Amino acid sequence: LVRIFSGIQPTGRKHLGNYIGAIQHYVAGQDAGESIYCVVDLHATTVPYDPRELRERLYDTAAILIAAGLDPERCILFRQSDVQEHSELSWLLSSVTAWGDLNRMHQFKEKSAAQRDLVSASLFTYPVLMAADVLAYRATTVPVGDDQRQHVELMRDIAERFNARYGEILVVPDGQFPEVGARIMDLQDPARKMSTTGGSVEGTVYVLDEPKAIEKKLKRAVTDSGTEIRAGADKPGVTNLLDILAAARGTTVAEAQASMADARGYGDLKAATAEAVIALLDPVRTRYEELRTDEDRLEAVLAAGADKARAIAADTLADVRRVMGVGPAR
Ligand code: AQP
Repeated sequence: LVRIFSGIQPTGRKHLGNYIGAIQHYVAGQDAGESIYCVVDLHATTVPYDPRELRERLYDTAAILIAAGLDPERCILFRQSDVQEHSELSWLLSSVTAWGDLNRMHQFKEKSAAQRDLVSASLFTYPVLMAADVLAYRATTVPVGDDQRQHVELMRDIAERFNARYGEILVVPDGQFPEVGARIMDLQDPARKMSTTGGSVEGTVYVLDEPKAIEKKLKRAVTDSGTEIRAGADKPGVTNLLDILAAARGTTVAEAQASMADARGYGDLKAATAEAVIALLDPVRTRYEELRTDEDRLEAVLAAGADKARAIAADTLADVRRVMGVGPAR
């Protein structure tokens, strides 16, 4: 049985990297097995945020996911904080998590360095909550972008250590990383990944950008010296555009490159990429605008999803509590 689980933060505005690296694969996952997707609002509290905005961004993110093609009849779509088992399991799993392992996480190092006042303990233990998210569902498969490799490795270690200590209760999940577009780079700085925090607005295409904005951002994308359109380590800007072009069209990078054989220069590559990205995102934005107006409906979808999710997570928690000797004997 394939059981897919992935989480997405309700922070900021979702961008093309999130879409190509994760959301597209969530949609495909609905046909690959049982699939469970979670908007992780508890994760969003690990860095400074505006409580009034969090709920708005949560609805934004849920609406984007449905607009992209998630069908609440075919998958489980819910809000993390609605299923309290995540928090409890996170605490219990922290007892089989090595402090030294958490201390090695790149994301913690980057994000803690960016904080101006408080570096929260929850920013440090973020990967344990992420492990709990996945392990609560005994998921086999975790579709995520390349930046999550280390966190997936850690959740596997946590599951293995738990099972070694308490018996085979948890499933050790596999990460599923896209073949094309696992790491979309910032258009203004192809050495850094396109990201919600820290990137440039000009270098980040948002899922909800109007076609004109997408065109402008791609037209101004930083390219490399020379004129040759090919992927390679010496051409990070062109490689990123070819990656985006291929992912947006659903082809390989080699096919995207071949399709540009008659191009006259980087301008043509940028125009083709803009066209493919607009074709990908424009229908999503249109559907989003419709869905976003009805918060009651979004709330009902999330609540129904949470009921289904809770039933699965509660079952895992009952097993975990039992083997750990926590709570009354049952
Ligand atoms: N640049 C990217 N290329 C491919 N995949 C990416 N993902 C993120 N950036 C890229 C994948 O998107 C999924 C959801 O990520 P998230 O919920 O962690 O969203 P976020 O934190 O708002 O996104 P960022 O951009 O990663 O924010 P920062 O950089 O601020 O932390 C994940 O599967 C992720 O791999």
